[in-house]
Amino acid sequence: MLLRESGDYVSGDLIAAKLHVSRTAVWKYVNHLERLGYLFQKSKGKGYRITGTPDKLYAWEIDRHLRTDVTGRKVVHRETVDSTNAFAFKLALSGEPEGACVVAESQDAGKGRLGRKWFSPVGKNLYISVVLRPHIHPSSVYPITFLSSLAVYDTIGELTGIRPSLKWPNDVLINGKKVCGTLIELSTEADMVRFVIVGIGFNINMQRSEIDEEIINKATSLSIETKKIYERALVCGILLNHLEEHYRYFRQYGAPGICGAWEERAAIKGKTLEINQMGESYRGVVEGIDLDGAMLLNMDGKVKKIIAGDVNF
Ligand code: BT5
Repeated sequence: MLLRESGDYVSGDLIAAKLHVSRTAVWKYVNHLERLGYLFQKSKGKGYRITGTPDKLYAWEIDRHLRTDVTGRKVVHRETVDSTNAFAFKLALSGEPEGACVVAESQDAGKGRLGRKWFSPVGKNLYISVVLRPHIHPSSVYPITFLSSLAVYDTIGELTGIRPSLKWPNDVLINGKKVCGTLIELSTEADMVRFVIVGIGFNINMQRSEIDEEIINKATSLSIETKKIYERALVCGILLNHLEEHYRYFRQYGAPGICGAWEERAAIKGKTLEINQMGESYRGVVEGIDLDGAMLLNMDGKVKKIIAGDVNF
């Protein structure tokens, strides 16, 4: 931080004095940072100057962008995991507090809903899982999917000015293609939620050539849409800021606040949609989202409540 703020050479003596450590400890620390991908110029007389920062989701890189009280205040970073959700679930079981996050550069077994796969190329996107511990009944958890989509929606707006679209129940799209999906998983105890894991897969710098054949026509990334490369730690910090804002709102106003905000941004009322639920297709006019997060479809005058499913275009 000291080196980055200065932008110039900082002597080993000054760093040692500021950090209350020995010169040898400073030297070891600089070597450690080099192994993590940071670049330095070293001069016998002048000290150290930082010349390059890796595009990595290290906790301290994310922390620079946080305005939160709890969300993201602890970040566990891994090069690769099976699934950040599975990892965060284990941490939460062992007592990790609310707001703790797992981020990974890649996932070997990234999960979508219903056993589907989440493609997770190395070092390009964001794969993050956040531990939340809301004091609610398990039946009230579903709107948390909406609050994570809203956080991504606001992050995209803040970074690019683009207004993405929200697709029920958990997708964020740009120009009709999926840029983000969220997966919430929960652990319950008696009639209470013990914790919720909010998993977010957000495509940032992935290029078209890096998209798996299977999803080439339905996936996109911020970079594909804007022709820019983003600092992922910055994107992650902004996302966590918005996530905390929406989570606060959810705790204050409950499901009506969040479902209402999602419904308004998704602008789906009155649209005709076809929804697939467990192999059955339902076509009708959207009446809205109820407080369970379920879709209310008016099918020839009869309103059908659809709890989980996929919207067909
Ligand atoms: C989702 O499922 O959209 C939830 C995805 C959640 C992923 C995050 S990554 C961090 C955390 N850890 C995990 O293990 N998971 C979470 P669903 O609505 O079922 O959509 C899955 C479908 O999206 C797949 O069947 C593909 O068609 C498509 N898909 C897969 N990978 C994609 C990607 N990277 N970008 C866009 N679409 C993708």
